[in-house]
Amino acid sequence: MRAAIALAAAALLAAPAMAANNPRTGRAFVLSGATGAPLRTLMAPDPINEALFGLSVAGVGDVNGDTIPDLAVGAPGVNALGVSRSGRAYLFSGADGSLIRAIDPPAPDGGARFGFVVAATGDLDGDGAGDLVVGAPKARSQGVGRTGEAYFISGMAGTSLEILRMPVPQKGARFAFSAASGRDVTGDGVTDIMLGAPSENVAPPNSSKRANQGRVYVFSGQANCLGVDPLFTRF
Ligand SMILES: [Ca+2]
Ligand SMILES: [Ca+2]
Ligand SMILES: [Ca+2]
Repeated sequence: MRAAIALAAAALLAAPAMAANNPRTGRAFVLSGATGAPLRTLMAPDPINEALFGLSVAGVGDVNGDTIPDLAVGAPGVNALGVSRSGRAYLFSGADGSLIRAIDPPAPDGGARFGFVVAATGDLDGDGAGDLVVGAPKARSQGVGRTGEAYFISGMAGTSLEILRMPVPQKGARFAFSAASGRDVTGDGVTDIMLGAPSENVAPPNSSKRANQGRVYVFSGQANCLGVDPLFTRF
């Protein structure tokens, strides 16, 4: 229990441009929340140029059942499943820093940048393990290129539970460029998720102001209510 408390208080910092050997491979660091002292360095499992490992980091709760909270790190420049810059995310043990698993995008898409953002969601599927949301802000979605998608990922299995999409896909919107959770806005006891689309055009099609105003979507984290429509949008 003492270890779990210590890790829950630890800060995870990323340095995507600090390469070990290759340019912009990246690495991530775990620092003590109590003292700021470095506790651990996480190295890129796929140390290619421009992997951008550590561009996103999150504590995602315990995914491997040892009761100690674990860590997610995104590497949106990795060529997952042989597809250029499709992106990949990783889960690391909070206990010893070892790699638990790599998470690949459900449908690898060149340049999609899966792993650009990672965030904790709590336990979405009720299996007792923490889950997460992973964004791919340049993914093709609903037939529209460079739109962006996000995925609820099972922390225990590493598989996709749901795909989160823009209700109306828009090329260049960068949906899932940012993500955050932590509030249950629907009151059902399940944490809900905010996703940002900072380059979405939200003005009417013929408006002179139609340029990258951006929009934020709130999705329900409740099972069976996922991936349909956002609960609210704001811009
Ligand atoms: Ca754990
Ligand atoms: Ca779970
Ligand atoms: Ca909720």
